[in-house]
Amino acid sequence: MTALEYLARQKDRVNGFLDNYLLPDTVKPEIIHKAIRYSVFSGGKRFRATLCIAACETFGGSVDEALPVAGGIELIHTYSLIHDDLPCMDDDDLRRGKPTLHKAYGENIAVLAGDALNALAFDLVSRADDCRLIRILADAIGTEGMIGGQVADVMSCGLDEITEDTVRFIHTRKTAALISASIAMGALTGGATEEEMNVARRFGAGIGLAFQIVDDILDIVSSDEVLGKDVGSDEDMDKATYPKAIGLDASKVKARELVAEACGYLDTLEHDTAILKGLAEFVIERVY
Ligand code: GRG
Repeated sequence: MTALEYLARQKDRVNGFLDNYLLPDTVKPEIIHKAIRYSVFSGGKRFRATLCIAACETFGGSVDEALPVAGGIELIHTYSLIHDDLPCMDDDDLRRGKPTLHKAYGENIAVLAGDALNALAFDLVSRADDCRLIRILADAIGTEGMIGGQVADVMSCGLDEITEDTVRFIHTRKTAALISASIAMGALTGGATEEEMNVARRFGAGIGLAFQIVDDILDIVSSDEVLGKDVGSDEDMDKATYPKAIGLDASKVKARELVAEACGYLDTLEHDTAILKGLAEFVIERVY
């Protein structure tokens, strides 16, 4: 099976799992359940959830064991997108080809939907009955993870000089932390040893940074139609990006190097890592 086929298959399973888990939009107050479903089911590649499942399978676990954890990770990701799009953050109108949640339901409901998704995500991950998973996720999204990265991102807007160190600081926290945690949580669920967990984390950190570099590149070279979101917003907001720090071509080279290095770590494992490597390649081949 190719990585793209694997991604498509896991996306269906994650969507089915979340559809079953989330409350129907007939439950009161209906608007919050409608808003949550609007965002969760507006598309999305389910890349982080798929990485989690793939890591779990790589170390001998099953898709069913990984699904609550993968679903929880995907809810955190959706939460981050909703809040990232808010007028007080990036102020975006389009996400996954549809109006952003605050455009469709109002800012108050968008904030609350994000808050609700946070609670739901931890509820899901707690179902795996392993406190270590909860700690990995909390670390990944806290002030030394996603929130810290977002704070640095917000503060970086309009700075005259952006160094590679600055942008790496932002991207490793804002994006790579959750991607790395997705793989680590999947690996743990699949029974990885401490040593294997370290490899999984290093692999995740590398492809996570590459993922955000490619996201920066796509914001310059792609279109609203293909990406389903407002392209060019990094430049409009004068954000710290890899292309701004080191240039577009050097950013493409950097993303490729990171993925190659990350795949090298996997070679130290005595497991079949073909799917994880395929998903790593997807990071640099993706056009959406
Ligand atoms: C959620 C704890 C928490 C905090 C919120 C707003 C914020 C703090 C953080 C923003 C983080 C963020 C949105 C980073 C960008 C990550 C990124 C590249 C998103 C796009 O991911 P894709 O391409 O999206 O996987 P799809 O639509 O496919 O799911």
